[in-house]
Amino acid sequence: RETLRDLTRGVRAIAFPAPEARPLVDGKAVDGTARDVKSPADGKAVVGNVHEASAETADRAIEAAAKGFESWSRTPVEDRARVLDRIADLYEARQDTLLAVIAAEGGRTLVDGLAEVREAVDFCRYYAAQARTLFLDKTMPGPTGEENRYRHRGRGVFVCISPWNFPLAIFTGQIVAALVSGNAVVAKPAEQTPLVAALAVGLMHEAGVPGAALQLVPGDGAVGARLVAHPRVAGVAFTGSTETAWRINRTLAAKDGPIVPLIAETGGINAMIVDATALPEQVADDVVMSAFRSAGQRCSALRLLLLQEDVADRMIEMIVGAAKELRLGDPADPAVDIGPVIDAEARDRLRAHVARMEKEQRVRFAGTVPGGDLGDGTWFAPHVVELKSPRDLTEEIFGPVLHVARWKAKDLGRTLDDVAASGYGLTLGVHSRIDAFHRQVVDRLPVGNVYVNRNMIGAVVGTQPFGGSGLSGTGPKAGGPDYLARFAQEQVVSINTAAAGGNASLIAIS
Ligand code: UN1
Repeated sequence: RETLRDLTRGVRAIAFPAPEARPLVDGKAVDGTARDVKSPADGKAVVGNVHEASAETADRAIEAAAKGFESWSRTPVEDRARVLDRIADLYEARQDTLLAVIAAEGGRTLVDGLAEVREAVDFCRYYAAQARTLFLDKTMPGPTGEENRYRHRGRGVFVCISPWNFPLAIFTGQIVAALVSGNAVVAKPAEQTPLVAALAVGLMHEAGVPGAALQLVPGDGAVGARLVAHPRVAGVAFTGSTETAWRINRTLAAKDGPIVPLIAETGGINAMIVDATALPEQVADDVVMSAFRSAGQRCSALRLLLLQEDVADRMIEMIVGAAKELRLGDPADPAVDIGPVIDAEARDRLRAHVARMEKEQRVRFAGTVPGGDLGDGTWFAPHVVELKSPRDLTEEIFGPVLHVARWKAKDLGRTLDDVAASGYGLTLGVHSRIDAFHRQVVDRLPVGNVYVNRNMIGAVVGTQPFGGSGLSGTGPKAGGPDYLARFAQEQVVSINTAAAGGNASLIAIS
């Protein structure tokens, strides 16, 4: 708390409005359609200004990146990795400013913002370390008289499209992965969070990323679609909704020309399965954290809690009791647990969902937004809804709404089928003191990240590589050992060393 209080003081000392975000093409700021960026915690406060890119600017950004690729791809891996380490250092040095902008523009609490800066720093250092070994040329075993070299090179122009819920960490993770793998990047941040993106790109350039190797293109979905459709694009990294991933996939598939890989990380209807042997206090704690932290605005968040019948009533009572204690309010206040949801559209969608649930299901707890000085922010308080059947939750509800359903021991198989039936496979929680129960659940469900007897958010870079399957994404897992390889193109060079007089070193490979 003390550290947080210090941070609050630091964060409050940052002057707003923050510098504006403009498209950056070949290192130069470009004009666009100007618009105010408002804080979700206060519908009136202008926290900055963004110039959104036109279609022509989007095209020019891709073309500039295609030029930038020529020299960046030839920059030695060690130099590229060192740039990532420097980005990490600069992020740490500018932590207060980053936190202030994340809180003001993204509505994220200080605890979330702090974790996010940490994650962005970890992505930089982890991918730098990975690149240093992964991208060394390797000699493959083979017969004498022949040498086979296995190498990686950048693919070309990577378009990175990132979400507003991790406006720094995911934005940074995608970009630095693409850069260290030898690609040039065109980054399109979420429409709602261009300011922290502009700040981050400024620090990346300061750290040594050449202007031509990294372009910033703020704008809406139409600008993103324009980028993806460009013939010079060699790869796309996307985190966001499954619907948008489908659209990107269709655009890429409709293009004649190179076959372009898509690395997509999307949503989930994430379940937690609790049996009668679980420790109730721990379950309540982990459920509240997983469902309501970050106002439920994480793709990893718990959406569907499945309680064994025998303990359901007691568990629901404890969870509702804990949810009532959560404090909603100014994200820059260290005592606050839950900030606003991202915008009015998100809030209205949540309201409409709860209104439908009131008719069709049973709302067990409806949190209320405290009166007073919360102003015109887009607030939405935690809710707990009891479903008649797990299958009644058919879409990802992106906010602090926990859905609960019950299961009986004899129907466990059917309940697991219900979870699998969503087609998503991102995160899964299991709470039980019986090992065989974990194994049964884990083996049955092809989910990317499984959390046993703990909360199910906040995957740690390098320790808990993150990402799902099915409707939840393509993999590879972010922050994991296989992530960078997908950004690179492998090349195998097979040399007949006998033909070169037995001296392979005579053959120069650029
Ligand atoms: C997202 O919410 O878009 O484990 C993905 C976590 C985070 C989730 C990031 N890594 O909670």
